[in-house]
Amino acid sequence: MHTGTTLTQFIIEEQRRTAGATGDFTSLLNDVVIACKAISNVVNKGALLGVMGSLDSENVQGETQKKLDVITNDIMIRSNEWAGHLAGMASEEMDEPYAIPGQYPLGKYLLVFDPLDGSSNVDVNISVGTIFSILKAPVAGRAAKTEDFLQPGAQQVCAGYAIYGSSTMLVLTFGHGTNGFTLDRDVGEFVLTHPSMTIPTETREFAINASNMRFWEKPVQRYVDECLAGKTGPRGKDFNMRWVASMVAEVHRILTRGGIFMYPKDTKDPAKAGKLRLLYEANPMAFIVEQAGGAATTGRERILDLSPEGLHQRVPVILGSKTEVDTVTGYHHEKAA
Ligand code: P6P
Repeated sequence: MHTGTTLTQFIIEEQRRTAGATGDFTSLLNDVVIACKAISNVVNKGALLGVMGSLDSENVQGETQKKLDVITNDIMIRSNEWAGHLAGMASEEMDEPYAIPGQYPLGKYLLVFDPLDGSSNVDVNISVGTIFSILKAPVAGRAAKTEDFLQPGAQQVCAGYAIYGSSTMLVLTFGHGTNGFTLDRDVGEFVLTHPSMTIPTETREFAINASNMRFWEKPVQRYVDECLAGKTGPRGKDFNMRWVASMVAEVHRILTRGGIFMYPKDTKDPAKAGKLRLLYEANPMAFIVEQAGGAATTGRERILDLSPEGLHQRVPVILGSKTEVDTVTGYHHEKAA
């Protein structure tokens, strides 16, 4: 039996600190957390429920949908559509924003999410996760339009992710620090186990999909070459490389022990500005990372300053230990000079 602070207590204490709080946000976040617990349960049962494998369908990204992509998207929708806290929802798995059904009241928040990030890893039992971002609706109580979601990441009220790994954890920020909670399955509650998570400014670990090397821009090529040169090169120290192909797992490792994660702009598909999506991957992760003392840029600009142009807009992502992110970003600016 744990004796630590529960997530419920933590959220209520946050509400007490927020002038004018009505409890709407607390209740919304509680519904998101319930959805993450339900998703953890389904993901952890995996093959026992016959939910592995792919469907014949593709999502708006042109990616083959896994059965669990659709199942987890439905869990997020059903858990959050009814309570009257939301003006709308948007998801990686839905082309258009989800309109709250008429039988439910409309609220003052917007919920954006990737219900199962890294889902291609589920069949091979590698950690996956749910990423979510909460914004204020421009007009409370009015059904959200696409443009309502197109807010800079700096305007997020809350960002978080659940990671379904050796343990199920929830990591979130409200804008004053990043905190981690571990699910106690015996009680069914998340417990504060990682208070005030802080990313070391220095690191010896970088994460990038090296199979794309021939498509990288020169600043990224230069940075990775210097890491690979190790002690004999300009960095004067050896580096290690990781690539899990699950952003939630990469970010969680970086929050826990430092590192730099890069999914940079490359020439593999010139039409794409990057692989990762701004609204429900880059923005929430950038908020979480910055609140833990890290940095997050596109290589050229701070991610949280970007003005979104589309619901599924892709951007380059370079995030993690501040010294390293600043180095890579500096190389991009050198190139521009
Ligand atoms: P690649 C998962 O599909 C994802 O969106 C991120 O979670 C992950 O970091 C990246 O794509 C992996 O991309 O090209 O290595 O499969």
